[in-house]
Parts: sequence; C-alpha cells; structure tokens
Amino acid sequence: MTINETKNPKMNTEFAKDILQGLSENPKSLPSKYFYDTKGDKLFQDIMHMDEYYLTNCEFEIFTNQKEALTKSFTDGSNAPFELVEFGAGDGLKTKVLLRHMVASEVDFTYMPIDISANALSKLTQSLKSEIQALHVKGIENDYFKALHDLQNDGKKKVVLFLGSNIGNLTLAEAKGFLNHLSENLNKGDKLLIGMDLKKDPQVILDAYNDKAGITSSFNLNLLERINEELDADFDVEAFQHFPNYDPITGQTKSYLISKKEQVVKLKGIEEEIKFEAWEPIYMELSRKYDLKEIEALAHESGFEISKHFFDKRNYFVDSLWEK
Ligand code: AVJ
Repeated sequence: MTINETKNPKMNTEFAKDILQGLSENPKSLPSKYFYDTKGDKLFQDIMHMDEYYLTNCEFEIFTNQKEALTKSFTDGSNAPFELVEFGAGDGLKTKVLLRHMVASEVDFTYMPIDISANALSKLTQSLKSEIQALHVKGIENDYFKALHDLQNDGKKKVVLFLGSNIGNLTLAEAKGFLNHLSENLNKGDKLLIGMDLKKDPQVILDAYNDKAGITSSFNLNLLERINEELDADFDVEAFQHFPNYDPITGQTKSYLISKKEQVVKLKGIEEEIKFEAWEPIYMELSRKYDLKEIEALAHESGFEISKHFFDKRNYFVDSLWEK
C-alpha cells in the first residue's frame, strides 16, 4: 500500500510522506517545519519567554531602543507611501513595537503580514486592529514569494521583514536560494530587514537550545507525539532524549533526538515500521549562527547592499538592513 491509498481521509499525505522519508534515511531526520502544531506553537511561545532563549529578547531590545533609527532608514527621509511586508509574523510582539512608533510618527505605510496559515493571520490582524486603530493592515494568505510577486508591480516601495533568525533553519545553500528568490521578487531600492543570530560564546548558544526547564526538549519531543496522533504511531517519547550541539566553526546548532535503546516504532496509519539502534539519532533542527563576514557575503551573493546593522547591547544578534 502507498501513502496515497490510505483509508484515513483525515491523514495529511504530504506530512506522512515527509515523515516516512526522513525516518527511512540514514541518518534519520525529521523536518523542523512540522514542530508548529497547536501544542508546538504554544511551546515555542514558552521558549521565547525563557531567559536562556536570548534571541527574542535581543530583537525586542533592538526594536525598542532603535525604533526611530529603524523607521528613518526605511523611508530614507521621503514621505512616499510604502508597504511593510512581513514574512511569518507569528504573534507580532516585536513588530508591534515598531508599528506603534511608525503610526504615532504619522509614517504613511501599509503593514502586510504574509502567512500560509489563515488562522495565524486572522488572529494577528484582529489583535492589530484593536491595539493600533490607526494602522493600515492588509494580511495576505499565501506563499511568501507568490505574495511578493503579486505585489511587485503595484508601484509601491517595499520593506520586507524576515525576523527572529528564521533564516537560521536553512542550510547555507538553502539560505542563498531563499534570498536570491526574495531579491528577484523585489525592485531596485526595495529593502529587507533580516534578523540573524550571531556567533558568540558557545555556552550561551548551547544553553538557549538546552534550557533547564526542559521546554526545548518538549518542543522537539512534541513532533513524535504529533506523529503518534496523525499517523497512529507508537513512539514512546520517554525512550528518546533531546541532544543539541554547536559547531563554532560552521555556526551550526543542530538538535537531535537520541533513541535511548534498540526499539521498533510502528506507524500504523501508513503500515510502516521503523527500527532504531540504541543511541541512534534523529536529526531534528538546524539553527545556524552567522558572523558579519558571512552575512556580507550572503547579502552580496543575493543581489543586496548592506545599508546598516542594528545590534543589541551585547552584540548577540543583528537586524541587518539590506537594499536591492
Ligand atoms: C524559530 C527557527 C528561529 O531555531 O532558534 C527555538 C526555533 N528551536 N528553540 C530557532 C527554535 C529551538 C527557532 N526559530
């Protein structure tokens, strides 16, 4: 039987295929994009509030302390209306700091969050409408690049926000592809503000992905629980342990779930079995850290010039403003 022939009409075949493929390869892996179901969204919210997870705090500090300079650099002193497009806004906590300031300063712009999740988008636009009444919001439910492509010839300058070190989930090659594609869908003079996590004390980085309360561990294990639910599988989450590591040369933080014993997991929904050796890893997530040289190279290779770097006080994180 193939996945397309399964009897369960509720099963998401794309999910089933990706999970089976990842678990059939050697080494095994699972796509981190599947972390974000309802429980995963909630756990990621908790991660963003942890002391160890400095990334969110740094970016919040940058937006709070440098909102004036950020706003000025978006408009270059011109009064022309523009579009502030955000990829993957989430709950918009950081963006709201900037939006409030821009509205109070009577900057002429429309905020356009793009998300493929209609649910996430409507939650965000609802809360924005009640919290910042004078804001012009136009949520777009689409793929990032399709949405940007549709806006390319509307005659408005664009500033794209891609925050939170979301680029860090991509390999270097994927990041180059992503940024090239982004650049192709912008016009000369359009801008990108991209949040990137910087190389730093390796212990600080490791602690961010290995918090004492075990929230990041639950965040990873939750994908096994999701597979149990959606593919009628029998992962015993107690038999796996979260293990992050950081390579200070490549800047790659990789998270693994390690099988603590030899075991067989049944995926009844797709009639498959997966065998684990004792101490066999599943590669779960990449969170890449960059240095400024790598950021410059990435910008230039994808057709951008760097206008300005906005750092937090500790230089842990950068919101880097690029112009096409
Ligand atoms: C949302 C992809 C930026 O990689 O730092 C947080 C996700 N994973 N803790 C990151 C995450 C574990 C996060 N990003």
